[in-house]
Amino acid sequence: MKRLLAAISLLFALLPSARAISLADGRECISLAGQWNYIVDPMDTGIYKYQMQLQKPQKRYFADRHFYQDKTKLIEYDFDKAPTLTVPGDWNSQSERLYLYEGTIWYRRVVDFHKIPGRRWFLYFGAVNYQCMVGLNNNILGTHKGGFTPFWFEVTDVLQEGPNSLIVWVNNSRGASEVPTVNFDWWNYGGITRDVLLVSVPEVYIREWRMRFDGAEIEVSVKLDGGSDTVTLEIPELGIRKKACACKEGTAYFRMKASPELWSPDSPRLYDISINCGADKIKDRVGFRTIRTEGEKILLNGNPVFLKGVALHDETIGVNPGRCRSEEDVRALLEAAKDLGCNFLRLAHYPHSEQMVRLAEEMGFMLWEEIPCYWNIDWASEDTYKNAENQLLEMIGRDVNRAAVVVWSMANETPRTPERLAFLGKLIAKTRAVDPTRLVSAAIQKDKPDFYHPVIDDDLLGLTDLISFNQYIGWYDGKPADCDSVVWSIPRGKPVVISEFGGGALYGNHGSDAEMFTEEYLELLYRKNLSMLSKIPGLSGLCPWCLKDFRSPKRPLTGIQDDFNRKGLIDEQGRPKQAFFVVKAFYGQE
Ligand code: GCB
Repeated sequence: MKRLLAAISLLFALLPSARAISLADGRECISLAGQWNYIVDPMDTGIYKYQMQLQKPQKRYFADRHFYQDKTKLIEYDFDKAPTLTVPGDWNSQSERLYLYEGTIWYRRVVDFHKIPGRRWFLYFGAVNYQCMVGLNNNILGTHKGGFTPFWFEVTDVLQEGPNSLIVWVNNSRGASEVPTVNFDWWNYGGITRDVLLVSVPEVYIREWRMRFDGAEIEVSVKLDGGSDTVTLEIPELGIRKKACACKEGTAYFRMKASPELWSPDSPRLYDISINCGADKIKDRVGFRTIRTEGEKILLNGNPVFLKGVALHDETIGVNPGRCRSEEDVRALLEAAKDLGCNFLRLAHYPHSEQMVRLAEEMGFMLWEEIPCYWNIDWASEDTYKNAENQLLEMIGRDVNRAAVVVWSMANETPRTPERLAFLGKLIAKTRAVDPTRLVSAAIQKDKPDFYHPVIDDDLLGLTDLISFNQYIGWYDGKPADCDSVVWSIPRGKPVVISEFGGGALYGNHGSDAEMFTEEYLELLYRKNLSMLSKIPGLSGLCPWCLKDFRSPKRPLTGIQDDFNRKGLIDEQGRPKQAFFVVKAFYGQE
């Protein structure tokens, strides 16, 4: 019990249309962070029966021996004797033998629980990569696919007084029709990588709330689950205290004129907001801003803004990096981006943690969030589409009330085929229907018919708000000096944001600026690229690829890469390369 009570924190908004839950609504919850026993099961012995592939799991492993020991059977596994992994956390960075592991791991945690009359309980997972099946006391609660977004199950009727056996089957195998697909340039960190929480709510609770601001009016909708009641909304610093009944379909609407101080990178002003309904109370901090485009400009709060960005992965700074687990982990990345002079981040190539989004908002970064429709996924598959759309909706559901998020991005460097256009077109339409208040984009690839006259003419650009593309002149294409002669052909009329450019260098590897992987080469590459890109008419933003060297199994070059993509402006330990200062100086100019 002590263990349970020790971990009370934070708040939660359930956004069922997008099936998300927010971490910071001030609701009571119990963190299940800590040591979980695990069993590595590369053959999926816990799923498949001898010589037979079952459609349904055998429940063998879910029938945790700790509670369900059948004395007549041979015992071949025992969670109690198994080693432990820290949750949240990826498994690859926690054990040398799991460094490259892709497959199944079973997790087990015994949860002490004491019922509170009149409360409902939800078991919430911040993210599990890539798919999982969750069992509680030998009941299978359900499954989830998609490694970067939150999901949960109601467990009110499954939780028992006293010890409960919580078992999670996690599998991070890659698959051709999955999102992402088999081939991608980052580490496939497996495991229960983000928070696991038991969230307590009353019988009637606030299932979803959503705020919009158009520059003059604030609109809030609040959906209840379990009944109808009066809802009270308060934003004390704006003198707002209003009541509305969630009588019709359990939804209450509020609309009021307001002139808040606006959120911006220079002044990331946030206001306390609280929503009360009977015994349920949500507390959050919200910012007010508008974002739109006008011709080739991006307007934040009605004023043109240049996106001084950098792209980054959700990976810690340190000698043995892994997925970020704590606020300190994400703060270290954000501080490096601040030092670089950024006001904008591309959170690549999948949804980063809610912690990252919230801290970035507090620190004054505009954000681009994206889903892992990366390179060539299975565009023709209906299941692949459903999976991508689900990840998109879970991402939007989680972060829809965050002022910092200004761009939802659908995809990265995807081939120009009719199937892909139809797939991404559908995702864009869905995004606009769910959230018409933000910009929509996709990082596209340049066409290479003529090296010195690269063309950006993808039909997808007719559907997006930004013209965003990745280009690597000076690294994969030609030499840095070629930048001097390149003339871009880019359609006019929309803001251009370069979503990637850059090259690799090993920190401390000094030599000639003609030698790849030296700091001098990378410095020259950045000088030449920045000068070339600055000439693009309508240029509204830049995202160097990328902030930090990151682990990638596609980068084995011994002595230079050693399993790291070396395109960071800082290395994996956070040490700035010479190129870092070139970008910093560029961003320092007003
Ligand atoms: C790209 C990808 C990015 C890679 C990068 C590279 O175009 O979008 O995920 O890591 O190039 O380093 O090649």
